[in-house]
Amino acid sequence: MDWVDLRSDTVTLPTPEMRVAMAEAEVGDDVYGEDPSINRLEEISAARMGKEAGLFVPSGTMGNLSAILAYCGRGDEFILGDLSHTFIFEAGGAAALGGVHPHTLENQTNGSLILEEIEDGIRPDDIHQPISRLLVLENTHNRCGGTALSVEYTRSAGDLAHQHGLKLHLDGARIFNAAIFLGVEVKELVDPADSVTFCLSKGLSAPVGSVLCGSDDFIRQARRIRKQLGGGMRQAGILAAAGIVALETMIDRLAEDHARAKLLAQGLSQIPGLVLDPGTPHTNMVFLSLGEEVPLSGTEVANKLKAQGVRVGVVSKNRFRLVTHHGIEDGDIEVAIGAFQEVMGGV
Ligand code: TLP
Repeated sequence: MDWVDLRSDTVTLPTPEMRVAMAEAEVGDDVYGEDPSINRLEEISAARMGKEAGLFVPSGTMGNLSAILAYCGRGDEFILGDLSHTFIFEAGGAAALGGVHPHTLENQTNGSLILEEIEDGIRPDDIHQPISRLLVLENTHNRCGGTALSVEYTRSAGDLAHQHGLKLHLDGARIFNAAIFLGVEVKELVDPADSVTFCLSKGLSAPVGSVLCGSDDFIRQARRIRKQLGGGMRQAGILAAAGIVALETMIDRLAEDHARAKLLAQGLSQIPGLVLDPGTPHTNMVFLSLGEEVPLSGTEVANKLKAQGVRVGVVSKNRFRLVTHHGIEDGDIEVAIGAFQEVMGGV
């Protein structure tokens, strides 16, 4: 079946240009620092982020975990949102592998944390309490609807963290989507952060990988941690080559995904029984819920959509996430709206 797959932008496939670049990539042993393609990807990435250095990692999860472990020791804590990807979807890696204590604050609907709550949450110097070392923000914020945090907010949060001796790490899995929505340079957006992880394998369509960027000292430490985690790869320049093409060719087109998410949201908002999150979409994610009057569960609706060739993410009992990406054309948006009309019409 020719699927309209809206479950995630992680389902994107490498472009033909990426496949050529992968086939022709110059490679070497990256654990010796000798893979020219990886070295180039790390340099380009660091330059884009305005940081001193970059580290190619197999996944966003490993990028975030390496950062947390570089900043925090056993019994230290990091502050993050209760809806953040790192808290919900990274298998508790920081606690399991590093003994690092997650201190969650309530995420606001726009993905932010209230600055006063961050300040109140930072621990005093008291032997009863863990030491607060790190603040982690997510931009765009996945569970909060693909919302973008502004430059001003990020700067205020960074200043606050730094005043109290904490570092700021950004889970910027979709940081380019945020920069495009805000109309700012990505460098400006990540400037307040000490480190940032961004993903090549989501909207940018590369098959594998993320890059963690930060200072030279930080990346040296993160490189050791990546090795401890088993993420020291060898001739992985084959993967980095696709990442370079992703950075060179796939960023500007993310605006098309945002436009299609808007079209999708507009169409779905006309269908009785569907309730869209107000104020969204900002970027490439559409979140919607079933009205209380609808007698079907989210899974039942998703199964009926699937029978029509449309795949959506079910994120809770009656809530969906639909993500636009490189594999979704205008016609697919029409198909998805039509499938929802049909399923909801039969309810
Ligand atoms: N997110 C995936 C799933 O894990 C939910 C998705 O489909 O959106 N940070 C953020 C904000 C993410 O959305 C993700 C992946 C990650 C980190 C982790 O990246 P990977 O999957 O490369 O480990």
